[in-house]
Amino acid sequence: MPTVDAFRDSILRHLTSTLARYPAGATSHDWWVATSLAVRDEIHERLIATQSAHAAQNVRRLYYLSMEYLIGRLFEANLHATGLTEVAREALAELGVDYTRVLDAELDMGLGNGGLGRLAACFFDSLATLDYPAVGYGMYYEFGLFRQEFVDGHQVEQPDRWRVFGSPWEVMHGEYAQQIPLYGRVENVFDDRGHSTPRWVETKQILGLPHDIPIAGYGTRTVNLLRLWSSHAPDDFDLAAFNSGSYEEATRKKQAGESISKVLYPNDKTENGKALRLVQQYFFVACSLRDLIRRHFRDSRNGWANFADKVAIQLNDTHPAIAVVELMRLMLDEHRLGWDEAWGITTRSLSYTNHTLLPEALEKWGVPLFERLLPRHLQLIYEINHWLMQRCGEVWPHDHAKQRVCSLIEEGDEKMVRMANLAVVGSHTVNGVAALHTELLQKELFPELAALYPGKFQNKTNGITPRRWLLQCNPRLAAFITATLGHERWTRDLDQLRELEKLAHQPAVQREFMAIKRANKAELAEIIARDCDGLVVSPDALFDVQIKRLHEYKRQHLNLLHILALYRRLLQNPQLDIVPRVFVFAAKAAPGYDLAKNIIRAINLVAARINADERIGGKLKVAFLPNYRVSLAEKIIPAADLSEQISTAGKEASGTGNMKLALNGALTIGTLDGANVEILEEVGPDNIFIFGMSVEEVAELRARGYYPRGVYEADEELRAVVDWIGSDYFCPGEHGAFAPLHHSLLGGGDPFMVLPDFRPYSDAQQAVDRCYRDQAAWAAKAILNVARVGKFSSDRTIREYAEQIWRLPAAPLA
Ligand code: HBZ
Repeated sequence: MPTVDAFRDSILRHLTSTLARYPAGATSHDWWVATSLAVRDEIHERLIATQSAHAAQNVRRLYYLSMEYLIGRLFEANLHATGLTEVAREALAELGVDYTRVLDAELDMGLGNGGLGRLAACFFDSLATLDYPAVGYGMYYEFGLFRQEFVDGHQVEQPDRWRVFGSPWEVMHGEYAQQIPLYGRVENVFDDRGHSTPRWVETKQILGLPHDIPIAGYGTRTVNLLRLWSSHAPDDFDLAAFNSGSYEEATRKKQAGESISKVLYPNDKTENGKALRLVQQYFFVACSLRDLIRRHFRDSRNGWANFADKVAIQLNDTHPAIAVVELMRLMLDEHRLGWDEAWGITTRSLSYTNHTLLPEALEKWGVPLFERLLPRHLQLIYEINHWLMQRCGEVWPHDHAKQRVCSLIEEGDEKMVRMANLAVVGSHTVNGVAALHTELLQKELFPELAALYPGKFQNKTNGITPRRWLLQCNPRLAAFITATLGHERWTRDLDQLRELEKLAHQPAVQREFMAIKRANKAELAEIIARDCDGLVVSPDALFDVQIKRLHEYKRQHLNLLHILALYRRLLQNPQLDIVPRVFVFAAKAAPGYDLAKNIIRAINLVAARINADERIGGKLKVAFLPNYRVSLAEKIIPAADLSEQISTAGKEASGTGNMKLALNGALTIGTLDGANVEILEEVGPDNIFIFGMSVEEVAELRARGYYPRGVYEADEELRAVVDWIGSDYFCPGEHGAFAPLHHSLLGGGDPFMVLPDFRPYSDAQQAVDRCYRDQAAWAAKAILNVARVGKFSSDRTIREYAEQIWRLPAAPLA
């Protein structure tokens, strides 16, 4: 490990030799690059040691296939992992450079939409920290998730040019480039005995280049890799076209090649039908499978015979589900294995994680599209399906309804390939991401497939890395915990936080905890002033936080209705004694999701009115922070008092923000949905505010027939606030600005049952208000939350996957 002097010299060397800069002329960005490269030197040494040890020992490895990795920033995480944080601070201080300005020079790696992508990032932190050999395959998007701005309350999307200036973390290895075929047709080739074999011909080629990002474990020397693919035309320029004067044709081909990895699709519930999306999926899966097969044949002398013993492949949702077919195709067509052997290897290697029950989010691709892009794959899908239908016929003779729901092909006007069914059939294990979700997965989504494959389904409740989501983002609380426990073992063993339980009722501990929370709130208040047009909020108010993608099922509009109810109560009685609150929102809406965008606008315009209304004496403030991203979450979460987890029961598969907020001492107000159920189990009913309909009650109401108007008529206050939203009060001169939102609640049938949960929610919020008045009691509950959420460490989750799905031994460096 370098000394401060050596590290300072290394920064200066990178500044001059890599960046060609004088210290005096260096910008924050230059210092960030130079310091990152100095850290990277240490990480690369560990990377080489890790990779050569793994290869030499021919270890079993996990290959994680994910279209998304929502990493955020890497600089501070890498400093923590290598133990260089203090060294870097001091070295930069000696150079007269402000450490936080260097941190803030880093743009987030926003290569994901939300929970699914962030889960992958947390998993890689845990995999390296626990010394599990793993490679994460994905896409090296040129543009990550769009940057969000607000203009007159509207969401406006701007491109996220996160790597126009390059990334100091990335190394491109041209020697591992891959050529991937697409399009074309299948022809039968006959041998001299009249046997025919199918051959995929007249394909177009795409070049995949691998960009490696090292992921360093915390408190260990293991460094794993993310290998992310960018797409290119096979020859940068078509020289023939170029020389014959066809410059435009030559550049067009180059652009078409690059378009595949150009941009992350900004939908967090699936993008159906878009050809480029299917091409992205196939491209990164095809590159990744070839690469992992190459690695296997490099390290192992037994070839396919022990492939499934050395290789575990995890499908992060159905996005990489084409891997089932591509792996079969590679074995059958390119390596000449027989069907049974190939199918055995495929299903012993692959496993699949499901992240959603929402029917509109289940991926399907039109058969004609498949035929055009991947004709050979479509043939193989039909072959797999033939065999699947046979099996259904054996288990349920003559029951065509069962066959229909199990089939890989959905019949209809346009036949569709069902990627979830393909992933289930091609995997040895399918997992849900929270106990409730896994139960519903088997009972509601795949009851027939679950019956066909008993024992295939497992639960793996999600988790979060305590390194980023406590140690790094909340240094005050982290230091307090370390000092109180007298050790730092909690960073690698989160159950150690249980020791805090017995201190939760000590007044001095409570005061210290609340002082930390207040300091974090003061910091967030500065960010709110900077990013919300000078909005001033008090760190003494209750910070009530809802941060997540904007979606109807997540019900930001339920939160909004409650804000309006409070505002109305205050207007009717300005003396009303309520705990002052700051409502904090952050959320991106998919660019094509009009209702979600309308809800953003409604919150913004209601916020503008409330924040400017002097009659309510500053008791309510609403801050909608633009451009939600990992680095902003790291600032909001430590400052939260209350965590809003208010989705319609049965709709949120797990949630992970709920875990991050609880770990940072926010109390949850939430429904019995996703992982909230397990948070309740861990923290106990006295330390969480649960409200609203259960999954069963939602189903019963739906079966009885739900009419929002009845609920609306029966509750005077609810009626008033719904009418208010429907009026022009918050958007004078702009008639019907929130008509889509208003319509969804009443005429549109309120699909996510906001109205029946309004009164229970409002009552729960009143309980929050009463509770917060007793700061000692509140502090005790908050501390108990911190103490009792050790279960939600992604270290626990990863150990469960390793033991129960991947059969993956840890391989610590000697
Ligand atoms: O995955 C989320 C779930 O909604 C959330 O409940 C869960 O905690 C989390 C991790 O398991 N799902 C997503 O974030 N999904 C996506 O981001 C997504 C992205 C592209 C798609 C479909 C879904 O095409």
